[in-house]
Amino acid sequence: MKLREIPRVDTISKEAFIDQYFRPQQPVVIERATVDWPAFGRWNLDYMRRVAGDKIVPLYDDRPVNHKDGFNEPHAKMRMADYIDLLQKEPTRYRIFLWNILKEVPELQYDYEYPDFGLKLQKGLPMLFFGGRDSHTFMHYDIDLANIFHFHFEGTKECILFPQTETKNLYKVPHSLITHESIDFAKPDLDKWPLLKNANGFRTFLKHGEVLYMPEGYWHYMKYLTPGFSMSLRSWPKNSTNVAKGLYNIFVMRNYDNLMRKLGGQKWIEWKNQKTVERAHKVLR
Ligand SMILES: O=C(O)CCC(=O)C(=O)O
Ligand SMILES: [Fe+2]
Repeated sequence: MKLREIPRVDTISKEAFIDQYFRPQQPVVIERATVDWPAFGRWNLDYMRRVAGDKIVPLYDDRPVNHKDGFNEPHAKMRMADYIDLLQKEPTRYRIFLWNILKEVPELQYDYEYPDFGLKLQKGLPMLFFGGRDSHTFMHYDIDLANIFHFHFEGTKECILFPQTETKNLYKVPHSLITHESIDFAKPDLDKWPLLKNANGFRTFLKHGEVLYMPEGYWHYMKYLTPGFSMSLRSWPKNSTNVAKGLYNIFVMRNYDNLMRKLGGQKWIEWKNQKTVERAHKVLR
């Protein structure tokens, strides 16, 4: 597995961003895009406890996918204040995934802006993600193959990315948006997952206030090296193949997978994992 450092810039004009990163669909970290936001000085876990402490939040861990869970269904629920206490006290695998801040805590909208990188951002969908020390997401790509601007706050987060062209080397599970869930992308076992030796991707360590641009449909794996949280702003894919894939995922793939979980139960999940490994063996032969 070869991982290149993601290029970094201090700030960038929208013309330069479009030209150098959006058009060629290359990732970049912009280090100082948020320094003028109130969020830059304010957003930390203590502040979130103050403004959102009483909210009940959906939590996810890294347990293997189970057929009894619906697609992206939470594993637990907790008061935000209790969850943040837990984050600050000890490592926890519980993460908050896709939490719409506009809906939950509207006053947070005055803390950030929609930066002008030359792309139209979806205004209704600022999503927050929280994680404890050492928690991680599956390697996945987002269902709509959007362009994602991922802003990080408090602490450090390791981000590993792959373009869609690397899918053949990543043990993608069929009828899903994830790779085989037993792979630890932060330190993969290459004897067990030899195809990964062919994979070419990117890595960066995001710090407070930095934003990572992930091009359309990019695979991403995120590991919280310290407790922290991030906000994603999104822009619809522009490439027509990606638009079509997104629509297919939303209207066909997701429903088909949910139906098969109901009909096939855990056998369906096992079949998909087995197919993943069989396909990889075919590529390797
Ligand atoms: O950092 C996370 O917890 C997940 C982020 C993510 O998947 C996204 O922004 O699309
Ligand atoms: Fe994602």
